[in-house]
Amino acid sequence: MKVMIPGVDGYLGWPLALHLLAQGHEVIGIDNLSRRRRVREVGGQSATPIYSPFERFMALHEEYPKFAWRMMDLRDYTEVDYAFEKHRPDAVIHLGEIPSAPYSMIDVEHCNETQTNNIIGTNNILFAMHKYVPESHLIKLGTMGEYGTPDVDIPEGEFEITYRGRTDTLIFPRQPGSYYHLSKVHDTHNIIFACRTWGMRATDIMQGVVHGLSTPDMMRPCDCLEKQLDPRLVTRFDFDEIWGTALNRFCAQAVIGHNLTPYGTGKQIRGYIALRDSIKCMTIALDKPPKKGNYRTFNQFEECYSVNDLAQHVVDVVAEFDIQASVWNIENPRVESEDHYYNPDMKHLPDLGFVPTMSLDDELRITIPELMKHKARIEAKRDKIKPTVNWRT
Ligand code: USQ
Repeated sequence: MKVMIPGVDGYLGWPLALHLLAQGHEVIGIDNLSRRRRVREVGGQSATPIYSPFERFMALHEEYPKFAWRMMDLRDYTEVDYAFEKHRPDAVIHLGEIPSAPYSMIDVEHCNETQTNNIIGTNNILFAMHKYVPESHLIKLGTMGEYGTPDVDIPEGEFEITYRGRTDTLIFPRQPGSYYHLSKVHDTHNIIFACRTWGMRATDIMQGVVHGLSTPDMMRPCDCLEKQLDPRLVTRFDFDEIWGTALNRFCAQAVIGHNLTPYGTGKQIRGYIALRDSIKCMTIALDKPPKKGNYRTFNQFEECYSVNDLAQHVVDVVAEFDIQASVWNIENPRVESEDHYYNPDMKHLPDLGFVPTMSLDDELRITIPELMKHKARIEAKRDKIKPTVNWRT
């Protein structure tokens, strides 16, 4: 299949491209390198060194000559139109959005940048798909955070409701917790509208928090004959307050002897998924598309944990590597419920054959020693760990 991946240079886009190429797909990567720029803007850096775009491209292109990479901004419809006219993909896996809740909460500029980038980028893709490839499949990365933390079970996208004696199936109410999460809700509505109005087909993925840094596709044989992580193929691993997500931050904190930082009481619960399984799930969505005109939702996570539980898993696993980590709950910079009911459904992916690869602790046993190799890079950005962006101000 010819698959377009907007966001190919990102945390998920890069390993996804590696995987699809290894499966024999043709991949057209799209990126404007804005993740690199925005991480630099807040003074952060990936714990894993990331090669230049040219070196990255060559590393894949040498092995897979059909791999193409277009530098372009999804907000520019002329460029998007041209890319779709030229490449006419069978499927688009859209990861080209700003993924950070704290970034969107810095101030009005960062909020507007997040919302325009995400909503307009997605709309441009929808219009270009409708014009050039109306049969193709859009797989779009949304977030479990669209739902928020309602005091009832969370279905997969839609639910049946009876109101004043009449029954219908409607989109489940969204109560997102940041301007970033809101941008994904707006995307969801635009995609549903395009499916209903133009007969497009789409999979909207409500993904939990992703963790980990390696996938089997990043391994290559080396002198010692055993396969090892190829440094040119490894993905980024952010740990600063803006771009790092909870579990990845806890791993990086433990490696440099920084206290682990659950916010507030640490009882807030989210769904988590390993990077390798996120890639596996997106591949299932690609291999098993919905019918034309259909919009479907996947809730994509493996297990739900409170942030305190996560921190404890990290403490226990790093002890196996002779690291004594400690947990220090700090004031919560976010406005979020810290003690709440959380019971989301996750049936669609298992119904299509998804089985998680390994336990959280086994994934941590792979992540921690890799991060230990980059301890100096994490140490160099120790001052970027503490949260400074406050939801209330
Ligand atoms: N948290 C801590 N300590 C930290 C960092 C985070 O307790 O040092 C807490 C947060 O307060 C929150 C939870 O951990 O309750 C998750 O925060 P996060 O920063 O890991 O994740 P979030 O901001 O929700 O966003 C991340 C990704 C986003 C994705 C989302 C999935 O950045 O792209 O959409 O996870 S979900 O959380 O399910 O909405």
